[in-house]
Amino acid sequence: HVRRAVCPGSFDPITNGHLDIIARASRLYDEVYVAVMINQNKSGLFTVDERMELIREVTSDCPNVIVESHHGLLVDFCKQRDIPAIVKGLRAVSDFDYELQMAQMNNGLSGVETLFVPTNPTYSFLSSSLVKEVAAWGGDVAHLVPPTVLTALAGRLRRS
Ligand code: COD
Repeated sequence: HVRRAVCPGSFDPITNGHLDIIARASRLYDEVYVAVMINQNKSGLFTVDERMELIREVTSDCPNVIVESHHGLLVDFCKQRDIPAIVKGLRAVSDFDYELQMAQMNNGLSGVETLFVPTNPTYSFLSSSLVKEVAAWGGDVAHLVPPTVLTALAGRLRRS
């Protein structure tokens, strides 16, 4: 029996915090899906295809990680692939309220379980939006994102 889990998010772009959670999940499960969830109300810095490509590059050393995108409910993504578990990182108590709501909603919708992994303290303040803001103003984010993402950020922010 294949044990599967999903790490969902916007990943605009993937950070070292996301990567830490994905790598840890990949050691616990046979197959880990990384689901780039499409949110039409939120236009990103990177397109969904660009985000998926960046995730594929930085997870290339984890052979059991599968990168996909999804438009719709996370529980439907899980049902379609027979995934019983969602793995989420918890950065601080500020994440907890909303994450608990989503976990309970998702469990009520389909019975899928959510497992929380405590963030590596090195990344507890880290979010994609702060990375974009700091990088846009020329701040150094080299220690917060993988090198491939750093290059992509520099290219994107130079042109805009
Ligand atoms: N350290 C560790 N983990 C981190 C860090 C960090 N520094 N930063 C983020 N994470 C983890 C968290 O678990 C986070 O939830 C996840 O990575 C994704 O982060 P983001 O910022 O890329 O993504 P969000 O917060 O925009 O993702 C929200 C979802 C897309 C997962 C959510 O909105 C969703 O499931 N949407 C699909 C539609 C749906 O089903 N809605 C109903 C939900 S009940």
